[in-house]
Amino acid sequence: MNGITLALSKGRIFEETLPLLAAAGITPTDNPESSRKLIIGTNRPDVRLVIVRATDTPTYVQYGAADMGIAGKDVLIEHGGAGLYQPLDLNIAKCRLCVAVPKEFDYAAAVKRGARIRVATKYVKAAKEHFAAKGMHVDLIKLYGSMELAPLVGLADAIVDLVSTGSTLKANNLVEVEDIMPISSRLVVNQASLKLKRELIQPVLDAFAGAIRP
Ligand code: PRT
Ligand code: MG
Repeated sequence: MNGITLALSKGRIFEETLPLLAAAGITPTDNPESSRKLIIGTNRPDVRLVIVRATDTPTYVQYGAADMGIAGKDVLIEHGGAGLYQPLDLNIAKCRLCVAVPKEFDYAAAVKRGARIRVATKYVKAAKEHFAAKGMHVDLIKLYGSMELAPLVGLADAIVDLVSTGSTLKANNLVEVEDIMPISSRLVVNQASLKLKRELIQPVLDAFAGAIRP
């Protein structure tokens, strides 16, 4: 492809990226929510979008299947960031990574007595670093979704998950006990693409940078 390919996941990242694309003069020709197309054209013949699973975005960009992509910091931490430039925090799809437990579980007491707790999470790397920094020994259980269920059925004592409004935790009788880090989405760029296609990529980068909202 002579032009540039941008990898996006549908849902909140796609929605919140539309104003940034508009600032760069880019309008998608289809909506991934209603279309089943995985390659979406734009008003610009030299720019196309590929619709991928959120966790796969860094992989497409790392291998150059997409020149650029937009991915959550959570996803980038788990991926590791190899082969990627991360020039911009776009300040979209914001939430926080936190530790949550059932209301009746005394987390502070468990930490204090050095109990070995079981933690279910999709974010194994971030969780491992968090508990290691606190000097806590935990058994991490890798899940791929619906972490909130794990403590309710005895799979884990705690979860490490993303929270935005807090209503999912609340609906499942869980409470946040530790804030690990704020999360937002980043623009990622393939390192070779940035060198080889700079004249196409740089204006998009500049337009995105100018359109970031605080
Ligand atoms: O949904 P799917 O399994 O396909 O993949 P995904 O969950 O990785 O993708 P998507 O599109 O849901 O999320 C993409 C990115 O959005 C994530 O990588 C985050 O960086 C960011 N983001 C922002 C969130 C949230 N807010 C969020 N609230 N990702 C997930 N959630 C989930 C959270 O895991 C929990 O289950 O929403 C639930 C909590 O929401 P509240 O509002 O009830 O607190
Ligand atoms: Mg999701």
